[in-house]
This record gives sequence, C-alpha cells and structure tokens, in this order.
Amino acid sequence: MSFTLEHKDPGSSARAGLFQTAHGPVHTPIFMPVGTVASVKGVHQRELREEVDPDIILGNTYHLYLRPGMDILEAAGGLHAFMGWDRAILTDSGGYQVYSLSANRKIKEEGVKFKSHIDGSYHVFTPERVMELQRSIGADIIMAFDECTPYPCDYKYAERSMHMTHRWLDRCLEHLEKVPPKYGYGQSFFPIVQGSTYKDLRERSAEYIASKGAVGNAIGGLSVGEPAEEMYAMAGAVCAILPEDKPRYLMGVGTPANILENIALGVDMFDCVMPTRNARNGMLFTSEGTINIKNKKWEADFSPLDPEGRTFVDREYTRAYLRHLFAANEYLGKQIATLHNLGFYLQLVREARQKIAEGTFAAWKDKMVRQMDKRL
Ligand code: PRF
Repeated sequence: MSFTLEHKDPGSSARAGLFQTAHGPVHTPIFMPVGTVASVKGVHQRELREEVDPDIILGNTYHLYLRPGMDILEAAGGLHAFMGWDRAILTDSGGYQVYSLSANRKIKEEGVKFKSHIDGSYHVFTPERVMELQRSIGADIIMAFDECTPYPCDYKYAERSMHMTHRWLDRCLEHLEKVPPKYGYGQSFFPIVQGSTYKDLRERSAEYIASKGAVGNAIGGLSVGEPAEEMYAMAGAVCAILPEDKPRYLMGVGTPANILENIALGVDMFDCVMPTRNARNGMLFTSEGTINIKNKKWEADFSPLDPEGRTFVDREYTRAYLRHLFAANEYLGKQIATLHNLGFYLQLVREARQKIAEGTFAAWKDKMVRQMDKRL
C-alpha cells in the first residue's frame, strides 16, 4: 500500500490523499461505513456501492470470529468473496469490542479471556491469535491488538495500559512476519496510539507508534465519553507527531462535526456506527442539522427527505412517508434512514476533500459545524 499526499489546506492541518489497496484506491479524507458482521446493516452491497459509494468499509474481527467463524470465511475465500464486496475492507482487531461487548473479560499480559456475548462460551484473544484471525478474514488493512482504556481513567492505569499496548504491538509485528497473507494479496498493518486523555502519554505513545514505520497509523481510546474539546486536544497532539506522509485513522469517530474538526487537525480516516445505528432510531443527519423523523411535526411534510442528498431515497421519499414507516415499525423505514445517513456522511467527506483541494476547507468547516449542530 502506498499513500500519496495530494493537497494540504492552507488554513488548517487538513490534507487530501490517496492510497492504493489490492481492492482499489481509497481517497482521503474517508468515512468507512461499519459492516460489523459482514453486512452494513440494512443496506445491499449493490446499494452501498452505487448510492453511498465508499472506497472502503469496516468489519470486526471479534464478531466475525464468533460468527460465521474462520472455517467458513476461509472456505469462502475470505471476507470480500463471502460478502460480495470487491472494494477495500479494514478490520478492527477486537481490541475495542472485547471490552465493550463481552462479559467477564480478564485482561492479562498474555491477552484477553472473554465470554461471548452470543452464547456465553469462553475465548482467548492474544496479539498473535488476532493477527492470524485477520489473515483468515483477509481485509486490506488490519489493526493491532490494543487495550482501549475507559473514560475516565486514572493516570497510573492509563500509563500501564499504554505500555502493554506497545508490547502487544511488538508481538503483533513479530507474528505477522511468521504468518503470510492467505489470499494472494498484501495486507497493510496499522498500529494504534493509546494514552487516554493525558497529553504526555499520548505524545509518548505517538512517538513509539511512529518509530515502527508502519504504512498507516491509528488513534484509539478517544470518543469514549470525554468532552469533545479533550478529544480534539489529544488528536491534535498525536497528529503533530505521527508522520505526515502516512494516513492517520481516528477510530470510532464520530458526529459529522467531530469528523470535520478532526480532519482540520490532520486526520484522514474515520469509522463510526452513528450514521447506521442512529438511522435505525429515526435520527437523520442533514447539512442543516439533525432530524428526529418520529416527531409529529413531520406528519404531513410532503417535501423530499433531503433535497440536497445524493442517494435515491433523498429524492424519492418524503419526510411524512418516512415518519409513517417508523410509526408503523416497517423495516423499510430503517433501510431508508440508513441509506440517507450513509449518503450524507460520504458526501460530507467528499466535499471536505474537494474544499481541501481548493484551499478553502477551514472557513467551510466552521460554517458547516455551526449548521450541523442544530436540531430541526
Ligand atoms: N481500539 C480499537 N478499536 C476501536 C477503538 C480503540 O481504542 C475505539 C475507540 N474510540 C473505537 N474502535 N482497536
């Protein structure tokens, strides 16, 4: 994988770039729709490709390991073939899901023992095992096994955890040398910066991560409940240290405003369940602010969902109709809202990329953030 930095914004640290994977180019800044269990919930792969048009989507090692399992994925020829998605995929390592989803997890130097959230069975993830699992899944970008600290987190715990994440990183790198890719194309490995909300820890972690010379780098442990200003302060401090000529991925972020603010700090890649999960609860993101489509105020609003939206649902369905589908608890309502939100997020990062290329990103970002924070 090679990353080319194409444009730098004169008014901020925003950048536009391009990296090549075995499954096509990824233009940055990019938002990666979350396809946790080999499916972006409620969206056909064809719709995703043709209407939302992301260069890359995300899968989760933790979920795919529990279901369908590695035997099935390997027999299918990897995740791309299994789910019928021929563009790029990134898999998260489980370093976050193990902590947020499983019960009775025990974290030790060796790895994490956890209880499945599906059937209560016990499993162990070590850095070595997680590298093997990600080889079997076959994503284009694979992630280090890390510990995502909770918020708030006391300094001593954050420091010890950061050092363990660094030792796990070295084990990941060593093991990847021994286990080659399985499907005839290369996989790019991204290490992850941790350090909670402590600037000195973040800086030490960023320096350690940068010293590994990976093709791209990630920032974890943010957007876990801290105030947005703290997230921006940490992302800014880390971006100042991570190499400029490699993509930077901020994991699990965020709202449309969070994404634009972090692009301004020099982040290139994002993923979040927010557009898909909130859609299923009736929350729509638009450039004028967020809409709760279940509100009575939309009952007889026969205007299109989003006159500026790029997907067919934005033009072909009205707010009144979508409100009705939610009131009647129809599947189609969730599908329409999901497609709209993903279309909005991808349009937002495409526009950000264009503004960076034009050199007008900073002022546009400030205007957009003010608008999008409104509730309609
Ligand atoms: N680590 C990993 N995945 C993640 C995170 C992390 O810290 C986060 C934190 N926002 C989201 N996804 N491996």
